[in-house]
Amino acid sequence: MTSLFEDLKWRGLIYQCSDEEGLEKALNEGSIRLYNGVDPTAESIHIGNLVGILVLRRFQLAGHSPMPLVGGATGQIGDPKPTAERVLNSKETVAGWVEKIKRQLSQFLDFENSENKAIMVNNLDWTSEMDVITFLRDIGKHFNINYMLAKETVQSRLETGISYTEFSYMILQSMDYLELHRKYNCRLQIGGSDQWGNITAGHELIRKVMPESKVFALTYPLVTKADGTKFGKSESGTIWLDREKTSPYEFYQFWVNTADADVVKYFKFFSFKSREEIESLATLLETEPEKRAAQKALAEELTELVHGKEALEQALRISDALFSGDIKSLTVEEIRQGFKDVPTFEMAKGDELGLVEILVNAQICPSKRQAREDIANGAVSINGVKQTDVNYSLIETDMFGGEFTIIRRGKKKYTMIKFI
Ligand code: 383
Repeated sequence: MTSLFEDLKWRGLIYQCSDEEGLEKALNEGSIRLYNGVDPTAESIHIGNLVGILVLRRFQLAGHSPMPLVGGATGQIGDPKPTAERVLNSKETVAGWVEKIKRQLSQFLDFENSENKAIMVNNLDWTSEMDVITFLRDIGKHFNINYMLAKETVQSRLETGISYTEFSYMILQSMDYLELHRKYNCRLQIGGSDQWGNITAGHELIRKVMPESKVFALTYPLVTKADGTKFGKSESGTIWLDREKTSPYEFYQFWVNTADADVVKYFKFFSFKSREEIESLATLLETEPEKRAAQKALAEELTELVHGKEALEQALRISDALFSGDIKSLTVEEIRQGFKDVPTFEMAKGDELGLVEILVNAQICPSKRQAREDIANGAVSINGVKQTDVNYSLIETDMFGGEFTIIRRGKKKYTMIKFI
């Protein structure tokens, strides 16, 4: 059987490590505690945060104890971005986000089992009571300014400027590692490669304060796309885990649209399928790429993992209906998810309902003449049903939930008519 470390390596999930040999040995010797932190900078995490949570899950499945950390304290400070200073959010806002994010993180880990259960922590618990003098004497004293200035995150901000607040961020994150090491014997901190500076700062702090301890730092690569554009965004923006922000259908679509050049890499990063399964999907990608079997399998696995079986089935129903054009069978809610990104045209309930007029007013057809021609040619359908009567007017039953009608012209051009 392959070990966890070998599996992570094969998946390309190991980017930087303070001591590969030592860590591999420690992992093979027994169960260790490790942590991965997320800052509450929004009400939900997004798929950019998912790799780390899933790496925690991989560790747990291999017998180790994961500690997801939510930055109730660090979320009030802000990890320096390379570009500019962050705007602070209020304490209440951050506290609300902490609760939501805790719930999101919980679904991927096991908090019950007796052997290696996950423990959720919040760094506000050990920082809120700490006074400034203790912070500066017990922690600050171990940080050399030159060492801090040399960190990439700080370097990138020297020109544009960085506040003392953000400059101090790495000290807070370092203090977390020390605290979790002391209290729970946590011996490994993981994070994306952008976290290397913060993670090694904590590693260094533990080395100074508890020189007898052997702890580790590990990063996974940031997810990139072969075409150079940013991972984790669709046309309508960031892909969130919160279904109110990104519907399960949109989530499914995001993965299904993965480029051939990226799909095997994403499988290794996000999927829990075995190496053999991933390799056979990679073969299918070579032999029959047009079937998009790998993309579909990836989308199915992740939609189910994040949103559950029912939501996946719904996403598949919407996708099939949109593909075949047979949308009559969908519920109002499914229509809403499936057509979120198509152009909409608003009409008042009492407006003229002649199909020709609607086609022109909604700019689906350039002229009345063209509209009549399209209808007569069978190029126009209402809610998936072809309409060839040029004198047709919409009726009540054409409006899903009394709210909207989907008109299609040609093969793919969908427009949503919304009645307000
Ligand atoms: C806070 C306190 C700790 C340890 C970590 C933190 C959060 C960390 C951070 N992480 C990013 C975030 O929260 O800012 N300082 O948005 C992202 N992570 C993970 C991963 C990633 C990083 O949540 O690379 C992408 O998702 O590390 O950018 O004691």
